[in-house]
Amino acid sequence: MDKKLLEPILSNDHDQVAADLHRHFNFTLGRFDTDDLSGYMMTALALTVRDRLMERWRITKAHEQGKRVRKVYYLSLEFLLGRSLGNAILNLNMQDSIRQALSEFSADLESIEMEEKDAGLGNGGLGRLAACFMDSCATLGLPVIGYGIRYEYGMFQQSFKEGRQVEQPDHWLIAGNPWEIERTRHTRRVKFYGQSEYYHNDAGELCARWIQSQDVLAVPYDMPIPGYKNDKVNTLRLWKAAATDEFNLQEFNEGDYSDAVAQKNLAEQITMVLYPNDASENGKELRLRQQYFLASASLQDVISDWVLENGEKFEEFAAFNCFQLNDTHPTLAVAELMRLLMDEHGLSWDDAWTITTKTMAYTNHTLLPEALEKWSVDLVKELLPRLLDIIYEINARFLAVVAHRWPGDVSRQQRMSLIEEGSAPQVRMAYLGIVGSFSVNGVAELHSKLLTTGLFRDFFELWPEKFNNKTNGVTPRRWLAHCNRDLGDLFTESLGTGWKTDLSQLEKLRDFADDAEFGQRWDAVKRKNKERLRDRVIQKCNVEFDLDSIFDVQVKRIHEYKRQLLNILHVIHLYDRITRGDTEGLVPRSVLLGGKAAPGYALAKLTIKLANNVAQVVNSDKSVDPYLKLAFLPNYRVKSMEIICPGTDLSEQISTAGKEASGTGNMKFMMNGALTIGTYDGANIEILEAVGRENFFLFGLKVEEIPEFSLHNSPNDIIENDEDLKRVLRLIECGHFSMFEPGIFEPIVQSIRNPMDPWMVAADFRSYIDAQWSASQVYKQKKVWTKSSILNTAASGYFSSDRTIQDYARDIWKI
Ligand code: 26Q
Repeated sequence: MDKKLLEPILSNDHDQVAADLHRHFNFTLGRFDTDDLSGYMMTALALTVRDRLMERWRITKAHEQGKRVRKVYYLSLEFLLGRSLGNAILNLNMQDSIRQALSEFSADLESIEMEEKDAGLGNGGLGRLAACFMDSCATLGLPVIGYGIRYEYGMFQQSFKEGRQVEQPDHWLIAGNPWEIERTRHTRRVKFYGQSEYYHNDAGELCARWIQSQDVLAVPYDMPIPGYKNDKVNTLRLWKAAATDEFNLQEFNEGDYSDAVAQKNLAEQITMVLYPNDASENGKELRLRQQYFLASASLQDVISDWVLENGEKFEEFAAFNCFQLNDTHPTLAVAELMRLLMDEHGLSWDDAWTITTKTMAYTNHTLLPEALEKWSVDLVKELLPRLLDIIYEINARFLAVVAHRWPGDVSRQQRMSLIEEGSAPQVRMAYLGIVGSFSVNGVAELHSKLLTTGLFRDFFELWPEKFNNKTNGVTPRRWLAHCNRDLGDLFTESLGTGWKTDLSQLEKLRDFADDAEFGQRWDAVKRKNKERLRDRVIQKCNVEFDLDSIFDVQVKRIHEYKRQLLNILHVIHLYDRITRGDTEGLVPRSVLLGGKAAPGYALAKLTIKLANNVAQVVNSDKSVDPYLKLAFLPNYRVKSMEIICPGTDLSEQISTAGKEASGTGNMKFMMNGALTIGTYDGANIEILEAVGRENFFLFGLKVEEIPEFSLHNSPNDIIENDEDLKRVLRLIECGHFSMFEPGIFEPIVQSIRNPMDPWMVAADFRSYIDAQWSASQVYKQKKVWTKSSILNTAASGYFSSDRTIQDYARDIWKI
């Protein structure tokens, strides 16, 4: 190996950076007028940074070349990357030189960074987790490759019209994406439709193949994923669908040339749009096509590289390859790997199955039974006929194992079958994931435990050794160093720089918790971050938050189980107290909500409308002004959180116990010194244990209390006996927040009054209101709050995705 190829060549000093900026601006982009930088300077800067990424990418690959290292492939339908520029600059340590170079153009880094669009290729937590994991893998120097889809349209953009959510398409690629490299040479071919054919090979063995398929090309676009100051760059490979050049010949000959070309659109539809996480979208054929497209293209990619290096020998394949499946979305990979190994590479069923079950690992992200993916057998049969054969065979062999272990237990066989029988039989994707994997993990302690005692209990009894927990984490580079520079500087000054790659070092902040001077500096940083957030809220919502008030924030997807409704009820309760003059001891509070509702989720959308209407009433009442503000930030996304979490005092994590698998926003807030008001759910429990009960505002029913409580849950009695809740409901019911549209919030009221309410809104109201009151009383004792804030950050080290990835690497991936 030429040693020169193993060293970066491009200099990071500001002269060289400035020269490169000029070159890209003038020559790559063809711009000559430096007075008009708009848009182009961001691209020129991105390209300048990208040059430096390129050589580190090459070096990372060169180091791996020829070495037989075990590799991991993270398969995910979502990678919610957000912006890349600021992160790349941080990780390459180019901040100072870039600032200097930009001054020659009279440009400043912050405003240029603002011009970059978010890569919104995900819905929420699961997609952002994949992005944090990629960052940690690169930083830890682990050989992990991400595989995903290059959606033309990412998560929809949200705006409000008369307080109601309106969705607009997110054409994020329109101005080009400087971070992606198209690699047509690695294009793969993915089959759809057609049928299976069985035949005997030369050796007389029975074989299968997939014939008369309609094929789609998968073209890879690679995104560089830089590690933090370690000269490592990993790869995120995103697939775009393209039509094959095989025109429908018949149409072609009949003269329908244009129609034949137009047919190409159908293939290209596959990667057109990200599906919002929406129950009403369940079962859509296009979504199944996306899932198979990702699974097949990625597996072919890995196998083709394997064959290049090892020939058609697969004995060691499992020793060197591992696939981590991000929820059930890519679990068709189990059946697809079987198909590729048998039909395309001639392995026997047993050999292929041994390899598959040694390479696949599945992560579950939900406890809601209705969110478990199922696909109609009819649809799978039509779209992926050969895969359905394989799934049936996996199931037959699996049920034989079950029958052997529990002879005669037919109901258990039915429960565990990969196929849910009925008038419209369905494939249970989670069960395919469990049966086909050597590891099944949940994403927080409670969640993993509930999986083994609830949803997957039968499987746990059969294979307890497969099940494990990997508590989520978030990357401290984006969620501290980048988004909260002032706090980072304070850490560095007090503790040195090690915290950025070893977040457990924040523990040492405990020594400063009682230091008055340090406390003042801590408060000053928070105040500056609150100013920045206040300005953003004025700009986007035209609502002005008082800097001395508690910044009380709930940002996440809108869902009944996340209970934004409970938060709104609290706001109405405060409003009610203030307007009746009951303001004794009240602490000024600014409540910020943000999040998207799935387009087909009526009650979630109505919750947004309620929040906006309540905000209108609350914010326009002069008598309320000193005490309370409410704002709903439109189009919440990754880059919004970068401004929100540093400026937050109180983090709302108020899901119904047992429903939120983990939560990751809770971790970002904690790192940035927010205190949490939360239920005993998901990772909240681990946060509470890390920081101590006295630094966490806990409320609500516990998961084990809910079944018993539900038996005689009577919201109407609760309302009748709680003067505050009664008044809150009366305000909604009498139309106080819907003067011009009487009765529109009836479905929300109904949901609260429903004795079968699975979300326990009325049941948890009182303890929530009390916990909010305690929070406000602590906030008044400035020093106590500050100390608690410091202790929260100090205890957040465990929630670094570096720790999570080290756990995956040690326990599952064995790298
Ligand atoms: C499924 C079928 C069809 C269309 C869309 C979907 C779909 C898409 C996205 C289903 C689910 C999702 C996303 C789920 C998600 O974000 N789950 C969250 O994962 C986080 C990371 O583990 C956890 O912290 C959260 O608790 C969990 O809700």
